[in-house]
Amino acid sequence: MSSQLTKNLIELERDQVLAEVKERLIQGDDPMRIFEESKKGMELVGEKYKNKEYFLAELMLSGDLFREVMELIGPKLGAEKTKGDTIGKIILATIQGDIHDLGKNILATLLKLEGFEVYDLGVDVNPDLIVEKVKEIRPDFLGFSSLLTVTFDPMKKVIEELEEAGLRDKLKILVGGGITTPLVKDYIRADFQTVDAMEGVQYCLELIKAKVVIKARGGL
Ligand code: B12
Repeated sequence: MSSQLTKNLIELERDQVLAEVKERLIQGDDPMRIFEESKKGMELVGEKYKNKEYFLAELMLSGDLFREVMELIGPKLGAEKTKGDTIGKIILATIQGDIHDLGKNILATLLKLEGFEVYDLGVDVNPDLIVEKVKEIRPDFLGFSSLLTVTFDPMKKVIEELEEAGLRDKLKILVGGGITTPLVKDYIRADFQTVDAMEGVQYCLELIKAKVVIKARGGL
């Protein structure tokens, strides 16, 4: 069942969407719930596009509207926490050919709130640059955001190059974005896949905690 917010977002009713979000935030509603309802709206906009009920113009409008919603929710997400020290490093990228960035930006925000040092390389990123940045930064994690099927092969190629360069062993690779599945993870040889940014954050947190324990026991 869709909420009113989801429905208004699908109908691209900008004023009603923004008014409801503002009102609900004032009333103290959970920003994560508002986020989930908005994300659902975006999925359904995508369905309409697939079914040729909507065209590129509507996709663009939905993207802008979602960004505006996130601008309202963002500060509330971080209100209760902001950690001091960084606990791990992660590189994020949307690879060459793909300019979708709404999901990646949300993930970056959530990771920063948990104390990760985030190196966001942006969208349409050259695969060679990603390999170079891994060499330079030596992150704990590399996260690919992928919304187009054409990105699978370039992501796979980056991972193969990292393997060949001996940089893969200590690096955990995540892939996420609305069109990804466990099969995509296996195909590109990543370690983790999700369509939920919070799950990605949890995965990183658990591995970082495990690393700290191993270190404390004299390992690594
Ligand atoms: C908005 C949108 C656009 C906007 C993007 C605006 C922007 N700045 O990002 C614009 C208008 C630019 C656009 C363009 C196009 N789009 Co578009 N777009 C969408 C739409 C409707 C929503 C995507 C979105 O932002 N969702 C909301 C976010 C929050 O969700 P999310 O990305 O999944 O992210 C969440 C999780 O997945 C996760 N996550 C995301 N990344 C990562 C990474 C990691 C590491 C982790 C752990 C988690 C994680 O965190 C987020 C929060 O939980 C989707 C439909 C859909 N079902 O996804 C189509 C969709 C992705 N687009 C599609 C297409 C075809 C296009 C175009 C080719 C259209 C065209 N003819 O030009 C172009 C491509 C341009 C390009 N070269 O990239 C197709 C892709 C089909 C495919 N299988 O390849 C889709 C699926 C629509 C459809 N059903 O056909 N699009």
